[in-house]
Amino acid sequence: MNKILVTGARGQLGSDLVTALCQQYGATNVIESGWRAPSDRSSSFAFEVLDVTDQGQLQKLIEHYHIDTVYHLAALLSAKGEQFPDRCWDVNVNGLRHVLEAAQRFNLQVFFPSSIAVFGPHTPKLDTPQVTVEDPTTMYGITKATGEFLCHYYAHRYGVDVRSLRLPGIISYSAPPGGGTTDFAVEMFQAALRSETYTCFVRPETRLPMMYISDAIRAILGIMQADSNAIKIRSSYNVTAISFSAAELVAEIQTHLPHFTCRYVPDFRQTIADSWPSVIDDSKARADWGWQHQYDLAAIVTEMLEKLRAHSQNTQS
Ligand code: VAH
Repeated sequence: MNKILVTGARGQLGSDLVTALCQQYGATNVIESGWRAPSDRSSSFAFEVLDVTDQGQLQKLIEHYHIDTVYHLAALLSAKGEQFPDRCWDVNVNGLRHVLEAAQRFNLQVFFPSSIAVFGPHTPKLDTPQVTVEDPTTMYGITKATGEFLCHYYAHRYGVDVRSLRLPGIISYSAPPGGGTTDFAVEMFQAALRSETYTCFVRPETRLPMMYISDAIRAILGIMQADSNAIKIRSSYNVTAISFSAAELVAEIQTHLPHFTCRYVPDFRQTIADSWPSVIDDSKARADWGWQHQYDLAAIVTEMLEKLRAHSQNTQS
């Protein structure tokens, strides 16, 4: 049937995922939700203000729209989670628990975005394996690791069809980044197009796993549409595309905008970035359900600059 509810629909992932879901399943089958009403309409059937920590409200929405699939994106990200740890735990863990309870009650399929933030200082930094030490140092990472254990529990104890990806930093243009440690990789483009010097909050040599939004959407739809028997891991799959440092991103942008400059003023997010891996081994996802990224750094920079230029011209006209 594919009656889809997207929570956190106006976040960095949600904005593009809703567009892809509407194209794939028809706008009348997609319901957006978020903690506050949006300023603009989108192509979906409806937008509902939803606090995912309110279990009753969530279940009423699911029953009202006869939802059978939930893309559960509502969460506080790593940097914001350090500023509001209690809220981060409540939204990220209790919100997910409410979705999984509803999935068990209404036989829903669920997507849950985990993150490389589940890894920590004792995790191997290069070719981080699918199964390894997880010692997250942020509340966000702790909630995502807890979320993975909950997904595995509901899948094996109750047969809930929940699928999850440990996403790297996501680079996108349609929605502003929302309080993450990898936001520098998006903000840099915007500064470059404004001909401003960017003040980067991590050191130049900080190298992190990253993925372009088009690859991320393909990965999400890919795992959700895969045959259930192909999904061997019900906690969360490692997925990645490429890894690059802040300095490598600057250099690639400069091949398009030679006058672009960046200065480095590390802040509290440097400690978070230092606790994460640099390169992820996602061979299990590639073997089990055919994951394959398409965008390398050059392709990301070319497309981001093109799309941001077009985006700013549309908003000015
Ligand atoms: C963050 N963008 O920075 C998110 C992501 C791997 C990073 O989880 O918090």
